[in-house]
Amino acid sequence: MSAPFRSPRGLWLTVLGADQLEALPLEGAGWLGVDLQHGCLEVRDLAGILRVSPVPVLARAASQDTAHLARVLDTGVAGVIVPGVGSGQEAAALVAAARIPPEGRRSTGMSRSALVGGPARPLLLAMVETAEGLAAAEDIAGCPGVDGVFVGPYDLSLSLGRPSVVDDEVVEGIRRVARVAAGAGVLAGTFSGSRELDPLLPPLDLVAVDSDVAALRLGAAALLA
Ligand code: 3PY
Ligand code: MG
Repeated sequence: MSAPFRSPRGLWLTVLGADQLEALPLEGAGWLGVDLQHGCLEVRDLAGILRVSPVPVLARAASQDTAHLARVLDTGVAGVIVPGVGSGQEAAALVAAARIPPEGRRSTGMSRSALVGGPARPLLLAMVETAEGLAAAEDIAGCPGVDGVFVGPYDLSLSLGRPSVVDDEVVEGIRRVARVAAGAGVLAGTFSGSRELDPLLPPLDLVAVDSDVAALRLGAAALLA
């Protein structure tokens, strides 16, 4: 699959909603990630963010729960990034949850997506962020219906027992996921959050450069310097 966004660089929202988003200079962003797993954003925040975002919005789901994924997809997001996928079987369960028949079992209804014309086939990205997931990367990336794999380097470093994301084993893990994704013909991405990690990353379709909180901290520090 070819890169879907005008730039691989994305900003990861964890606290900011639609009103604050409108004021951000997002010319450099190709996409936005909305984190429903960590931070304080909820499914109900997605519609407002979708209305004002100048770029496609991907939601990082809170879990692999089928009912939760349905609520997220019903908002009309361009795709979901699903945390902690550890096997091809788990990936197949996500396909069943996220795809309408005959590909999966997602139901339809009078959702925002149906009413405003959300994407017919939102992207489904499985997160590889455990030693188990890394070992099963071929099965996850190769699972029919999965559009890509997205690394969570912070959880991966914890799972591998490594001290930081710039550790050789974690970086090799990210590179392995990128190679496996290329072999399977699906997208590859990662969260970064580290200016030391950035130069070590392989070419990727999606890089969540950092969070909205990091952007606020950098902006405040620069203003007050
Ligand atoms: C991780 O690094 O574990 C992530 O989930 C990024 O948000
Ligand atoms: Mg994680």
